[in-house]
Amino acid sequence: MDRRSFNRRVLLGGAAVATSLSLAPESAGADGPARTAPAGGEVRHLKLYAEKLPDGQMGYGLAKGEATIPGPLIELNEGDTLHIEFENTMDVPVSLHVHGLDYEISSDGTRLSRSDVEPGGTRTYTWRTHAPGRRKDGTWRAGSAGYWHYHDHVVGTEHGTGGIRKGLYGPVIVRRKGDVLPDRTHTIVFNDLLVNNKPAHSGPDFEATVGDRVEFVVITHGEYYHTFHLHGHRWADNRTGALTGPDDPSQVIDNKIVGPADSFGFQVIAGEGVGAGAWMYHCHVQSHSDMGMVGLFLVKKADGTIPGYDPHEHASGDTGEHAHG
Ligand SMILES: [Cu+2]
Repeated sequence: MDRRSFNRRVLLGGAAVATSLSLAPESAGADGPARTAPAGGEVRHLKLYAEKLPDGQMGYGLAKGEATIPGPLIELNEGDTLHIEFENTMDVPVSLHVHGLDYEISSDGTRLSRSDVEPGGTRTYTWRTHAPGRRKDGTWRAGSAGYWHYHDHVVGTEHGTGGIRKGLYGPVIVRRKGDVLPDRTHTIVFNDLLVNNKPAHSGPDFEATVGDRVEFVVITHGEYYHTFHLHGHRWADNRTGALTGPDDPSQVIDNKIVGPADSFGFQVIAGEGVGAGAWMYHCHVQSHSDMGMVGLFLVKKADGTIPGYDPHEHASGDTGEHAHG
């Protein structure tokens, strides 16, 4: 594991301001140097299944009977290649279509390109990624690193409208060498007026302890535009969600407008500068939040408690909005 630290490298590169940089947010919650992503270049293999869920929704899973909404997080490092052996256990054709990565038309995952999968069938989709670099003509080619996502492109219509609506979507993260790795990652998908296809006003909620480095991947699907807002925490509006140093011009935000098929991600140090609490996240289109596009980032103290939060009260149907203004 690459233990070289993003923070350490910043510090080594700027000894004259090391004292102030040592207070940088990236280092505030960690006991030691942050873990960072290694260089890519590996060839990986994955089995992925599309399944009908007992409640009539649909999901992707890494094993039969284990499909979830959202589907499993797929993490790669720039330079990696991923071969996905995809099996359709459903009674309708389905596919796997990814955003942001490199794939040939045979891995497009559409009916148009005949790269969907019939009921009971299997197909290998191949995704490739690359590091940034200069083309022969001197121009700069972006790398694959980013917060991306995959989804069905077949169920219901030529565009997978029915499959996406029923839950056939999931997150993809491609990391660049040196990117800071989180303690854990959560995915939040605004899909029509639901979050992760859960009933309105029912989360999902995510738990952390003060000081944890928590990563969120935020994806939008469906018919509407939304604004994603997180209470008590902020991020930079750039590829990683983190500033690279004191002169990084990226805007620091706590609210971001998103539309269908958008995706972005960021990391926060849970409770940094604000402490434990039941921190709401929600769509900030007021009618959407009123209709239940709300969940909680439950940041616990080291002793496991959350000041001002009564889980029983919340579970009884109270959205908690009154308590947090
Ligand atoms: Cu909304």
